[in-house]
Amino acid sequence: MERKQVTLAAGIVLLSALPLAVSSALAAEKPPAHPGTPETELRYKGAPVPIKPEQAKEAVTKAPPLTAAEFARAKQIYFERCAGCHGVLRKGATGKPLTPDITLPKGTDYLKVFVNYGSPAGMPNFGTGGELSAADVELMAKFLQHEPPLPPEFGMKEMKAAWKVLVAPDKRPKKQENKYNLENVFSVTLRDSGEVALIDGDTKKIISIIKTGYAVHISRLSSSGRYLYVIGRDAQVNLIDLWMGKPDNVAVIKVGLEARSVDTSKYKGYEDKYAIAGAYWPPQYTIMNGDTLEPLKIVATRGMTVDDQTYHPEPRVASIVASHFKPEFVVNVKETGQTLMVDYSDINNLKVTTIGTERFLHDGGWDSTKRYFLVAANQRNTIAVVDAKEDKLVKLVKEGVGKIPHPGRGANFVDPKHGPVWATSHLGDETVVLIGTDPEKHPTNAWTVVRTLKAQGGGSLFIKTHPKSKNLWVDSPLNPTAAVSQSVAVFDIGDLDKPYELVKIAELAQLGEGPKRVVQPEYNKAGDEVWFSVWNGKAQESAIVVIDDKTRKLKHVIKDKRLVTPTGKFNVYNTQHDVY
Ligand code: DHE
Repeated sequence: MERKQVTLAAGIVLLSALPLAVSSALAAEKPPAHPGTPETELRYKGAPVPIKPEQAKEAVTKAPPLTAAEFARAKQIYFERCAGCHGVLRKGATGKPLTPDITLPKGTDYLKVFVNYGSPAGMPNFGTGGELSAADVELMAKFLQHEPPLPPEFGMKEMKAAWKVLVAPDKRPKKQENKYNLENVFSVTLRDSGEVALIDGDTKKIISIIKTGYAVHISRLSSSGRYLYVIGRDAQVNLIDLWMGKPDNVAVIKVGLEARSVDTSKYKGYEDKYAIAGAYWPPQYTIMNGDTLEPLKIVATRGMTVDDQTYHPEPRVASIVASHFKPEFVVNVKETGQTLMVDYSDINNLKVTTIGTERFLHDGGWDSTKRYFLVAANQRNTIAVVDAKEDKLVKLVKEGVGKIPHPGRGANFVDPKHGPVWATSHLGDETVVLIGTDPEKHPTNAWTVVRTLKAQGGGSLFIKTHPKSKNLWVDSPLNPTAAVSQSVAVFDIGDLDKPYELVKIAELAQLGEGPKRVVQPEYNKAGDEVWFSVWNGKAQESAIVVIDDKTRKLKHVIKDKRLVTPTGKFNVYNTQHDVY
């Protein structure tokens, strides 16, 4: 058939596939129904779609009107204070869903009460708590009845634009060019200054303060221990070379607009080869070159929830760990409750095993053999156990788990009565639960809660021990009582029936005013010191308190005006080898 190109007056080019005689006859009858689309194609594709119009969402909203300026202000308040719990698209996670199908029937007055007074289920009292003015409370009540504004996507083009190699691999040191005992260096999150402090664990001196992303979150180490990866809440990943005379950034990228997790390939043959970062928005993970952060593969996590199998548009990536059994990353997707075993041995033909676990996955850690990953589905009061050797769900541990488990990476030790266990504390109550982890020698205990300890109170975030230690340290920084949030409980692993001892960490730091929350125990490499952050307000003095693990007495206080809001601390050796 003869192909003929027709150029219309408006400059549109038509490719006509019809014989000339037929097409000119059609043209004579009536003007084209859809200029630019051949009639034949139109007839083929123009069948009616059997979706009832009333099933499709109405764009014309019945929500109370807002000016453009009001909408912009509400958006900012929402992203700053609400999205963390309710999700950017307001589909709900820690907080309830707030989509217009729910909020419109409730109306402005009803919503105002919630924003103003909060709720016993955990919603803060933004109005009476003084965080929002009466006008802003009203504004938010109206805004919540509108369709959620959609932030932009962030794909390869945006990542490449944000990616910078500051020092190319061939310009970097060939061997360690400083004299630090790198295995005992700590990377300390300086949350509100968007920096990390590298602290020499031997001398307790600050080596350097390095600029990172906004509200920086966690640090992880490459398999060799040479490279440090830091992720900020703004999804900026910084790659720091610890071999440099003065360790510093060598590459930087953004993998989205909001993120929390990063890790690196640790399987034999892939050491230091890849890095992976998980994003909250857009919901996706990105595999990068380990030594340059060049983005190689972006994978969306949007999909179906594990339980009722409905589509979720915003399943955020929570914890990620690197498997020691296979060339795989374990990627925990929060809102859908899917644990993805991402095989990085062939990135172009990516194989992902999707293990249905439980919704609202958050943080977790390996058992002592590093075969089983235990991850908290916090809003479901569940610990999911995944076998990284068989790529299978082992069990959802529900019975005996307390309210909102929050392990950090958890703690592994041997219970004198029940054998090897992994433990978590809880945000929602004072308990610490010990879960058996040895299916071979202690099969009846495996993956069940074998013991429950009582620590100080709810609001706990992290728990820690060390293979060489006899202590189990439990923090409670989010407890509303200052005496509880400023001290920690320590249990004797050799005698778990004994009540905990209280150590008043904040008091030992001798700081001035402020909340002084004591957060995240972290051991040094030798396992004979445990470090705590005393996390004060941004304008107030904070500190790191180092406790002698054996005597449980103060060993050292690190104070420096550059230590702005220290929170997480990551010992190089322990993080590199998953020692906890
Ligand atoms: Fe974290 C780990 C998410 C608030 C300090 N935090 C994690 C992980 C996730 C997460 C998904 C697991 C990462 C991994 O292992 O790959 N954190 C979130 C949130 O969504 C949340 C609740 C709210 C937010 O807006 O970010 C949140 N986190 C906090 C804090 O407020 C903390 C206490 C102080 C801070 O620095 O921001 C905090 N989160 C930490 C720390 C870890 C962490 C120290 C790593 C613990 C470890 O031992 O590995």
